[in-house]
Amino acid sequence: MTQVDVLLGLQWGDEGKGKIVDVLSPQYDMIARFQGGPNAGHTLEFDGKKFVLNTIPSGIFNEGIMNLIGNGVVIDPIILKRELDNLKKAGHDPVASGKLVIARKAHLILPTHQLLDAANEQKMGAGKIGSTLKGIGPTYMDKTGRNGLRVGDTTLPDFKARYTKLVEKHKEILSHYEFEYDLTEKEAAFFEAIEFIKNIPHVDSEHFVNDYLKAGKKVLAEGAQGTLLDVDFGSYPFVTSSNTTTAGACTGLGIAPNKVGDVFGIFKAYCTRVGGGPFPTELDNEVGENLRQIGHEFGATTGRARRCGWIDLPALKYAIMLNGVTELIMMKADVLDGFDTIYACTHYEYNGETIDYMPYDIISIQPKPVLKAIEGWKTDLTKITSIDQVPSQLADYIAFLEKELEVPIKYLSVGPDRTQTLTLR
Ligand code: 2SA
Ligand code: MG
Repeated sequence: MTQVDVLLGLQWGDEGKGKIVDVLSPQYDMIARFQGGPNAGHTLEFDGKKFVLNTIPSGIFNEGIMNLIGNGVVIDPIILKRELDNLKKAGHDPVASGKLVIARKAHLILPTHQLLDAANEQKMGAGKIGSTLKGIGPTYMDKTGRNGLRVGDTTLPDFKARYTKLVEKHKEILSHYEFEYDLTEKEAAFFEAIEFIKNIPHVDSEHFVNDYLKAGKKVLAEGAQGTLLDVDFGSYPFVTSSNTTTAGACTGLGIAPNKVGDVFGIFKAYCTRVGGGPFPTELDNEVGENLRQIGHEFGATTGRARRCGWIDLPALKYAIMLNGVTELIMMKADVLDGFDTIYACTHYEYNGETIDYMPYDIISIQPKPVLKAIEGWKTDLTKITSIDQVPSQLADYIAFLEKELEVPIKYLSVGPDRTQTLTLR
């Protein structure tokens, strides 16, 4: 029997998961999303074209690979339909080619979930989470609150009545906010999209995935957002509403922990965060602006400017521990090509002490990063095609990271295209 490999982000999201899943896909029979929803924006580039996927797994562009949207994902039918319409226009129709299935136990995002998200953020004012406003938090609240609607419910004769019951509840809550809204258009689009997603095969992801494993087939679970946005271990409350860690792949697909194989942890050579919350290595200055411009650090879903900073090793070590990472993947090293010196945070100064972990009250007492200077490589990495072309300064940096993090770096990405990926080991 095979196991499920997991690929997930070790920072605050936007590490480049979409690109690497697309690169690794040919080695797998199925790619499965297990948590999050259309708050994700997974960017893939190949043949001079660029695609952003929100709900659909990033294996969709490879032949002969099944793509599963697992039970742990929250699905906005309107966005899923739009994604599929856009793919079809570009000549890819995973529904027609039978390459996409969705879990009937996955929860549905309703138009009112988005309204609740917006109303809540508006009420929080300056202390807001910086949500993507896709209705993620309210939908997971209804899931754990045992009120939610699931994909499988859409085929029941009383779906409309169930919908109305939940929406009435939402309207009641909304009446306590000063919040204007008009649901007419969204509701029409929602029901149109509900009809559309009935054409995508519905499966029990727990059986579907375990049957693949029994048949000796290979499955890759694709994480969304990042470890530091995990609802349990991220900088709560500035987190998303799902478990973005390896454990989330177990509950989000229906696999036992002993079915987890390799865990690929992906990180950028620097660090970004979008939305509110603590970010010890943030560079709120010209250097941060340079990283943002060179790295095109703007949200793939909302277009928001991402906050930028140096790599944070205490945070990475924490993420590696939580996920049981077996192999590392370093992204966007090329963004640092022009820097004479780059920096890595090795410790924090916190309450007069030097520590190497993320403290509980990181929100109220922002730790100060202790930075190590690293000589830049001043080489255009986007042109290199083999590991013997890796400049010595970068090779030293990689060796330093591997020693600190105690996990090998298997792949190095030197540009956004599929082809700009070096295998180091
Ligand atoms: P939410 O939407 O309620 O789950 O937001 C809660 C926090 O989680 C952050 N979050 C993200 N951070 C990075 N990337 C995400 N996806 C998009 C992208 C973001 C975008 O790939 O660029 O386009 O702006 C993502 N999704 C959620 C969010 O910023 C909040 O801090
Ligand atoms: Mg993204």
